[in-house]
Amino acid sequence: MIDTVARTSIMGRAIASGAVALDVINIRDFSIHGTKRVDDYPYGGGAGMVMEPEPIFQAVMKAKEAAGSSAKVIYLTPAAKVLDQLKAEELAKEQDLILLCGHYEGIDERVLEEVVDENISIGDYVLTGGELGACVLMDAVSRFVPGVLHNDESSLVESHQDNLLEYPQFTRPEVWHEKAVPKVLLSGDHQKILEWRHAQSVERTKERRPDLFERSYKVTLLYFGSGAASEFAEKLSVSVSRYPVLLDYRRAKLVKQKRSFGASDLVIVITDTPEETSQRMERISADRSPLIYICPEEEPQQIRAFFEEHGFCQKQSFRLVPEPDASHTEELAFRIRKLAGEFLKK
Ligand code: 4G0
Repeated sequence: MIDTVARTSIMGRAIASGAVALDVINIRDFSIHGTKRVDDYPYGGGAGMVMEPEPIFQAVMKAKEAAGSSAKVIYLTPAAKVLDQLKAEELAKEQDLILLCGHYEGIDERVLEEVVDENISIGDYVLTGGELGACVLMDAVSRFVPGVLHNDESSLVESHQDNLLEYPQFTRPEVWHEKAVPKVLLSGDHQKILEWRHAQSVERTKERRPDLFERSYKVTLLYFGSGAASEFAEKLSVSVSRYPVLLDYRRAKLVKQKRSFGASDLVIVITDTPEETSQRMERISADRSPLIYICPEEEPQQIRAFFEEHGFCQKQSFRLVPEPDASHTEELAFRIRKLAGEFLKK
């Protein structure tokens, strides 16, 4: 079943091209009985069967031989935190994954304790086996693997990035069943289109996923410092959010304005020196919003002290030291999105 699902469509193309490799191991081949049986009755009684530890152990050892001993073992189970887009992106950074699929009422706890690195559920429902879950996880993770998607299928900036749902899409014809495509999309005004799409995403998220909307955030990136900072800020902002607000705090006019951030704002500050930070950020209040600051390694504690003095989100300031190489922007953006997810979860 796994082969059939995985070798179809884009996953199939990814495997055929070598961007992703898939190896399927059947636990039944490791049965310790004369038969292919790998399950037994549960101690303590109750309905259903439980998978025996030894065949699972042998199968996982076999997988580790093939994948390398550093491969992360993931157990697909309804009793775990539900997979999300950020987790899929995180798993894509691993070299090898071993996905353990159980049947019946699950697997003997002792072998799980020994071999499993992480438990993941694909949703709050029960399947007859973990295999379809493994396929779902594989698909979601593969989209982040270089070479799996073409440019026009890109996965970097998309739905869920800001915990907002996708906006509605339209293609030709311009009128279909007497329904016209929204005028703004034909205007050619890119700023207006971006704003319309953002508003649609917000409306849709409030309506369909109020729980997700609660955890959505508005990213504001505030920078001063050298000329390189502005280029870096721009690159970073679009990797962190689909709808970032960029504020150039080298501009005296901005510095003079009062500005306050709330609990659903994620503020990223790119700063050079403590002196500059205290001068430029004097009129900003951000006592409830998570704030991440990015600065050179020198004297970060002084900058932290300034933020604490001004009551900036006391427990939630972080220092991320960027590599001088801009190619690390993506990695930094990922870390920021991960932090944001942690700040905002209830
Ligand atoms: C472990 C994963 C595995 C325990 C697997 C069932 C849903 C998911 C299985 C059970 C699965 C999921 C306790 C019924 C196999 N079903 N949501 N089925 N129990 O990720």
